[in-house]
Amino acid sequence: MTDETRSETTGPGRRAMLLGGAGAVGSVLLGTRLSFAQPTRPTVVQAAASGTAKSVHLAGTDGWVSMPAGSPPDLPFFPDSLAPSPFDTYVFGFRDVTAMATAQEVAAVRGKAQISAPMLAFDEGDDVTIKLSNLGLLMRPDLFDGHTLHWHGFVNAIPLFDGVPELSLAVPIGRDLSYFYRPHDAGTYMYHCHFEDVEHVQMGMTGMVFVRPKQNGTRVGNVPTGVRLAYAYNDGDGSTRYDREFAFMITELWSAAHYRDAHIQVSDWTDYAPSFWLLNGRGYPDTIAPNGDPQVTAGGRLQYQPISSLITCNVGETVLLRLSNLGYQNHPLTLDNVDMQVIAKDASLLRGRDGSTNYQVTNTVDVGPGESRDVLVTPRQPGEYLLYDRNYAYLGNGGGPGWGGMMTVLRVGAAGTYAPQTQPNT
Ligand SMILES: [Cu+2]
Repeated sequence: MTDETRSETTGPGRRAMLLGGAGAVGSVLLGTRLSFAQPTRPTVVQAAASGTAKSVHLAGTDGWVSMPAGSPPDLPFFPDSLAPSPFDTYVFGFRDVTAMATAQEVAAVRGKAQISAPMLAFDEGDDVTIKLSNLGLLMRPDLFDGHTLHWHGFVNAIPLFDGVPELSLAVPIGRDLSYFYRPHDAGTYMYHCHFEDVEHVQMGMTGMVFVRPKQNGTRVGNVPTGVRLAYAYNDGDGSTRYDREFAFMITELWSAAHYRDAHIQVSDWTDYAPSFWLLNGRGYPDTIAPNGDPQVTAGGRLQYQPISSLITCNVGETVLLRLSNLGYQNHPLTLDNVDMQVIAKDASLLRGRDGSTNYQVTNTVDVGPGESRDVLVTPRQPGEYLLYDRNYAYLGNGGGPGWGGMMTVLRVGAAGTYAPQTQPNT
């Protein structure tokens, strides 16, 4: 995946240095700026690219993750007695194996799924190939479930690659399938496995996809010189330009169902009663653990929940929040003291037929299951602001005391606090 950040004043030389130098070069250029602004590994899948042809390799399997420390036991479901330390919850999920050279390396990912799924980003008009390998379920050799890739909301010309197994095909254990797409419409989408979908989606096979507009890298409308030329949509007037972007996969997690999948039992999904409410696979306060946090790297308890939801920016910058809900509940997300401008719903720019803008300014954005929203915020004061689910029942972890669940922090620094963003969610 190529970063679309092109600024007229910096040129490709500095851009290449910024992109390539997460370590040494970055720290020299950025001086005293906060170190955790530099990710330790890519937050979006780095598609192998030649020209506009981009290829990604994902693996589907099972694994173990960790809900927030201090969540009360709900025996026998939580913590799961089969979970290896430091984990407590059984999941299904995807992993990005694009960079792996051998089939042995890919096979070694079996039993090491992540939630939420790897974040994917493509440019409008790319020829995208996504190879999906089904590695099977380490905990459930009795199950012969397939996996698929369904790009939710994507206008797909070929049902064969839409990932609905009843209408086309799924990937059996031990096999690969390459899906071909050419995204024509910029926007924020989501993807998920569609095999036994109520189960596989709840178990964790959900992730974000975004398509970056052709307009990127050009200056339109009244956009000033010297700023990042990144846009959410082909708006024609620069009204969707942003300095930083953060994406949020909204889900819930029902511990009892996850326990039953690990212990060879079945769930009645009409009893759905989630225990945890998650952003990018984590409940608060895990949501704000930054990239590079020891819990996330090097064998930490969040190593299979690698996507941070901590939002950082400098005062006056415009931040794009990409919100997608693949849970089964409605989630009204509130941001206190900073206006939210909703610019798109379900990957559609809010425009009238005559081209007039119909953006909405609000402090609460309701995101229903299967829906996405694109929101711009421009904080005017340094400080910390909470982004949280306005339904207080969803602000806890497993019924325990204190705040938890679907909440994260927008941290606004004085000008120059944070280095220019090179990847989403950093
Ligand atoms: Cu699946």
